[in-house]
Formats: sequence, C-alpha cells, structure tokens
Amino acid sequence: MSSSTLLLVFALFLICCVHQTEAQRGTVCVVLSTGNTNEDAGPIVFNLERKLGTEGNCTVNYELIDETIQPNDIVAAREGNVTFLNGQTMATVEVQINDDDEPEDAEQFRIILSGDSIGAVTSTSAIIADNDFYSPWGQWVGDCSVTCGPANKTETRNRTCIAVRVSRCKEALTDSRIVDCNLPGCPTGWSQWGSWTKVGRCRRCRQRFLRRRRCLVRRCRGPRRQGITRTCDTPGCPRSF
Ligand SMILES: [Ca+2]
Ligand SMILES: [Ca+2]
Repeated sequence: MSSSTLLLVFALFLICCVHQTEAQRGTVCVVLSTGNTNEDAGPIVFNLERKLGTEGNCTVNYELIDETIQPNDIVAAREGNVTFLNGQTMATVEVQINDDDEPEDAEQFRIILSGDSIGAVTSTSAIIADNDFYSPWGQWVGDCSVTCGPANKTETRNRTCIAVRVSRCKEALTDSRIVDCNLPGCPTGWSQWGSWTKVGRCRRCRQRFLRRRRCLVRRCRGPRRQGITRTCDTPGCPRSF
C-alpha cells in the first residue's frame, strides 16, 4: 500500500471518529417554553433539548441579548452555560424577570446558544408583557348619615389608568363597598341641663333665666327648657324677693 493510500485511510479514520463522537454526544437545540409572560409571572423558562446522542457530558453556552428590554428588566446573569450529563436529554435556562412599577410597552430579549455541540436551532426570543396599567387605589371615602347607633355606609375609592395605552385599562376605575359605620351606641333620654342664661333685660330688679336640655333619642318626654326668675345682680336691687 502506497503512502498516499495510507494517508487517505488515516484521514477517513479521523473523520469517521469525529462524526462518531458528535453522533454519540449529540447536539443541543433551544426550545421555547414559557417564552411570553407578564412581568409578575416569571421566570421565563427556555427548554434546551439534546438530540442525536446522549453519551458523555455536553456543555453549551448561552447569552441573553437585549432587544427592547431595559437593563433592570432581567434579574439574571446575561451569560452562562448548561451541561447535559451522560444520558440527559432536557435542561432549562430560567430567566428571572423584574416586576417593576413602570407603565411600558411589552419588551423583548433573545437567548443565543453557542459551543461545539449546538444544533440547528440556536436562538429564540421571549417577550415580557407589562402589567402596570393602574395607579394604586386611593383611600376609601364615605360618610355615615347618622352620628350614633347601628348603621352602614357606602365607601368608594378611585384609581387612574396609567397604562401606556389607555385601551389596556379594561377594569373599573372606581370601587365601592358597604361597611359598618362602627359608631357608638346612641345615648338614651335627655342630655344634662345646660347652664342658666339670662333672657331679656332686668326689669324692676327681676331677671328671667332659662336653661335648656337636648333630646338625645328620637323622642323624649318632658320639657326641653326650664325657666326661673331671680333677683337682678344689680346694685340697688334687693337680694331676693
Ligand atoms: Ca409591574
Ligand atoms: Ca412595567
């Protein structure tokens, strides 16, 4: 056998070995799993699948590329790698996302695989949908129609649409509820008598005084006011009659 023939056989042997090694090790493709999600429903999970062989360990690198996302939208390293162990066919890359408070459009990023063992599909995109449509609810507001005793009141609260597109706000902006007024029980009967107060002017050393009390319930029996006549507190008037 000539030297050129030997060289050709050796080259074919090497090619065959390489193909055999790749066939045994397989290749890894990315399969989008939870590609699109609301920003409060993370993480986004990319499934990686190993095909055409599962012998030995197989490592692929990945990179997360910003397409429209902001720097703080993803709470994860932008680079990493995944190792499939012998016999392993599936693995995942989980990307934690940030549930911010900023109204914004949906945002997109991409995962890209690299390495010696990557397959035909090495990249796919994921979309983070915004969930910031409304302002926080305001305070509950409502008054009771009575000042004491059992009663309910209707309270309302409001919020505003803060979404980038107003059409996204499909839920109510006003909320209401009926709650107990939680008032103290109403007093029974009359209040205490008030102090005596002068009525009119002092005439012939006599002065009319009056005091009143207030009914604290729906109806009361008895006088609402009392009157009395006293000596005027004026020099020259007798001390009493
Ligand atoms: Ca949010
Ligand atoms: Ca947001």
